[in-house]
Amino acid sequence: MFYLRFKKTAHAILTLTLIYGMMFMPLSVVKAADHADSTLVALDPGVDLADTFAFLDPNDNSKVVLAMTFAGFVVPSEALNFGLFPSDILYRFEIENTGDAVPDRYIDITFSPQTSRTVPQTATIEFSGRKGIRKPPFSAKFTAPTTLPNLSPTAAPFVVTRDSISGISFFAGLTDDPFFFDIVGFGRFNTSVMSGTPDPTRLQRARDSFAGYNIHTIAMELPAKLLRGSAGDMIGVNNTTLRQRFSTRLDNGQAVGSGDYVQIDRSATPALNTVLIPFSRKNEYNNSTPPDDANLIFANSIIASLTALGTSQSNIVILANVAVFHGDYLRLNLATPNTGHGVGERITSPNYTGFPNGRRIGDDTVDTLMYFITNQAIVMGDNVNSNEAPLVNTFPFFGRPHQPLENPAVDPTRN
Ligand SMILES: [Ca+2]
Ligand SMILES: [Ca+2]
Ligand SMILES: [Ca+2]
Ligand SMILES: [Ca+2]
Repeated sequence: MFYLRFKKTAHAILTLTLIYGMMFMPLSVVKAADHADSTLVALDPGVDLADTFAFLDPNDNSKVVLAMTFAGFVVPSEALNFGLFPSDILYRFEIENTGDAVPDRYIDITFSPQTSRTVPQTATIEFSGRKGIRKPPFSAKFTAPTTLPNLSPTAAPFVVTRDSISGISFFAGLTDDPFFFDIVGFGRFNTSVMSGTPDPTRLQRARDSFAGYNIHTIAMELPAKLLRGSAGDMIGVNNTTLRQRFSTRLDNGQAVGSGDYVQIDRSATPALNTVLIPFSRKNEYNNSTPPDDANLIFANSIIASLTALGTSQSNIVILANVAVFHGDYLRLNLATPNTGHGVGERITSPNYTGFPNGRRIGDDTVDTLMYFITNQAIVMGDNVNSNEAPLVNTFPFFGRPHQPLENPAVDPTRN
């Protein structure tokens, strides 16, 4: 029914709207995966989710890796000052496994306050069923230390904690930011479009705006059987950040939270809020839920944006199937084998199994989204084809954090 309603609406708008040339659509709204996507999060880095990842462990496909990144653009020389985890924010993985838009499992993560630059913080990880389910099939609760950053030329080893009861592994620390994208190149291309002299060569800069910077990463590895539900091998992942409703400021300046938790940000399908939701609705989107999406609360805004970008009806339906009809979740098929990180692959590659099937750390999500948005016209996207830092071969798989440089001549930043 949703499909038919959406199709009818899409058709009505499509017939009323001028379709831009596929190669020369305005891309000013393309910014990044999800960082600084709304006014409520742009200057509140701790709650500002950047990217969401969900993939099968390439070494053992019976395990699923889930991850979220936030508070990016940490300069290596400031790793000690910025490399802490907020103790007043709830980080939540929402898992959907029954085929509708309602989450069925939660993984909640909170952090103890930082008491020393040389003592790790303690993360508390709680895996639970949805409220109202009388008997969740499985629950778990354990604690784990964060990985402390340092300013030496070599990054500290990643600290991974495995809970022997649940079989869940956990990591929290600074890593290389794995998102890669040329923000400036797109901006210049867009300027050329708006001035009436479209210049696709502006996309050939091939400079990764995120290169050389670190980001806060929470990663978990879980036995796939813990995530399966009545939808069988299909799961959906949505990440959220929440703060308590009330904040009381003590005389010493410290804020103490109380009351229930309110969602501030969410992140699943990359670039959806930044690219397709209009500025006036970005805070509303971050505060909304996948059931809201499935109720088509944002469908008309998304259709209007895609239509303005020249996206065809068939590609609008493809994208809506990813992020609208069943809620904005990153959907992963647990039965699709995965043997790598996706580095250098693209959606047109033979046997491609990455995003929008989940999202591997090396997947070029920008190029994949551009492929659909431009009706398959732009295949090479922004010409930034991979991350600048090598990914590691074992959990948590993210690249090691960039460290202060001994030789400034090798500064990897590419602004
Ligand atoms: Ca965000
Ligand atoms: Ca569900
Ligand atoms: Ca990077
Ligand atoms: Ca790219």
